[in-house]
Order: sequence, then C-alpha cells, then structure tokens
Amino acid sequence: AARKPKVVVTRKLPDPVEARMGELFEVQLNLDDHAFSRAELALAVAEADVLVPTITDHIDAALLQQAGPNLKLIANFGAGVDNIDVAAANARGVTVTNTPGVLTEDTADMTIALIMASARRVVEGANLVQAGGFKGWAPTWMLGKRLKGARLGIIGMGRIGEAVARRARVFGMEVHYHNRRRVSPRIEEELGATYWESLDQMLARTDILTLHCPHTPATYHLMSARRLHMLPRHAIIVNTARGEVIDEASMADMLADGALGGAGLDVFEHEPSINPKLLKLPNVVLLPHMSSATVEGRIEMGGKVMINIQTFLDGHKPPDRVIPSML
Ligand code: 8YV
Repeated sequence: AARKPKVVVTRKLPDPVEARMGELFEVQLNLDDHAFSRAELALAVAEADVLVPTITDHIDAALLQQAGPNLKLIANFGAGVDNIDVAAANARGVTVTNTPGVLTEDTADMTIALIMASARRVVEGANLVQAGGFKGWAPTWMLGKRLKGARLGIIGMGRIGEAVARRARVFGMEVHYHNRRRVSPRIEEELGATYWESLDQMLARTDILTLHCPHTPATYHLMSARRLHMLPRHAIIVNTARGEVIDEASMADMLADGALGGAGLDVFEHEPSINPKLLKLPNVVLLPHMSSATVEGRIEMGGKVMINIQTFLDGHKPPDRVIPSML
C-alpha cells in the first residue's frame, strides 16, 4: 500500500479530531501540548508532508528555508494566518489553508459579551461583590452606558463583523462600519449598517469600537495613537481580532488617563504578555484569547483542517486555500 502522508500537528486537538486524523494519516501528535520550540518546528517542516500549526507557531520565511521536499501543505488550525508567511510558503510551492466560517458565531458572541461587560461594568460589579464590596444600593452607583442607541463602529465587515452587526441590531445599537470595500446594498440594508469610507470620520462618531479585520502589514497599528485620540473620551474599544491592530501602549495610557472610557480585550499585542498598565485598571475586561474557544467550534475547526488536507492530497484545490492578495 502507498505510504500514508505524514501530518505533524503542533498542539493537542480535541480527542475526536485526533482520533479521526489517526485513521486518515500517519499523524504525529503533541501529547503533552507544549508550545513547539523553534527547533521542533524546524524538524517538523523538514520531515512532514503536511503541517498543522496554530497561532502559537511562527512559520516565517527563515523557518520555511528549513522545509523538506515533502512539505506541500500548511493547514492552519485557526482563521487568522498572521502566524504564517503565506507568500514565502507559496514561493516554495507550499499551499496554506485556514479554518474560516466555523468560528464566526462564537467569536461574535464573545464580542457581544465584551461589549456588554464593558458598557455595563459586569466584571467590575462581580469582582466588587466577591471582594465583599456590596454594602447597599444607591441611585447613582455602578452606572454604565446604555446599548440601545449607542453608535457601534465596526472595523472589518467580513463574516465576523457581519455576525456582530446582526447581534448589535437586536440590542438597538446603531451600526456603522469601515471596510476596504463597501458590502452589497442588500447586506447593508439587512444589517442597517452605515458605511464610512473614512475611518477617521467614523471614529469621531463612535461610542463603541469593535475590530474584526485581519492583522496584516496594512492593519498593523491601524488604531495608532493618532486614531485612538479621534475617539470620544467616553468610547469603549473591544478587540477579538488581533492585538497588533491597536497601539496597545498608547491605549493603556489613554485608559489610565481617562482619555478613553473602557476596553474589552481578548487579544494582545505581545501575547501572552499584557501591558502591565492594563492589569491594574478597573475599566477594562481582559480575556485570554478565548473568543473562538467552544467545544463545538474546536471540533469543527478540526473538521475543516481534515477536509483541507484530504482535498489537497486527493489532488484538488482545498476549500480554504489562503490567497495572499486576499489578506
Ligand atoms: C484561535 C484565532 O485561538 O482562528 C483564529 O484566528 O484567533 C483563534 O480561533 C487560534 O488562532 C488557533 O490557531
């Protein structure tokens, strides 16, 4: 029988995913789920036919120089591919795929959770009660920002941005968005969304800003200090996309100085380390990159990875091939 393709999976995946992969491929699993060192990654690309990395693996051009002749596919376990130099991979004849679609709703749910938590001080209140701080009610106590009528500014109107817009509408928020291109009039109408060609102009009118664009060279520090200062002082920033899209140090300073109202952050510029200033602030909600972390979502991500691998090995174009010009 023909040799089964060697698939190296860099992190522990859900049991049913690992079991199915074991049936389909000669799979190398990471049983103790440690993050791969540079040397381990180099060995993996040297030996594998297919690599299945996650966000914790940096597959850059230098690493790809160590790739062996068999490496033909990098099937990322994740939607964002900023951990992979896609152009460098393609230049070596290595195809890259990702897992879009299956984490859209979960990420949008968590975005709403962060909007709620920040605007209505959910975590601050919960922490206060557990610290024994609930001594009695008062009319002007723990006041937050009403969601109905609040202006939501969405940067990036792809699958996740749209799913957030749908939810925001149910809460009576006014939906505004900035995107590289305007979405179709039908979708705009369905979402009740107003398009802003100028991000700067949208920011000045935004109560709650939420990011749903990929991290690319073009979006690195898109929310620069200059743009952060365009937001009203009461504005809340929510980020479930990538930390690198915001100048985190400037944002932390502004949150500490009252130049911004609050923030709900699931991602950070130098993950897993977080700007120490943020850790001390009462007006932030910080999560450990868990917006797509559902049992169902992780299994579906594994399913997508397997379909991409199988389709590719069967000689067809995998459904989720990443084209660098789309980034
Ligand atoms: C994962 C994500 O945590 O898919 C993404 O882009 O950020 C998350 O779903 C991670 O990327 C898995 O590699």
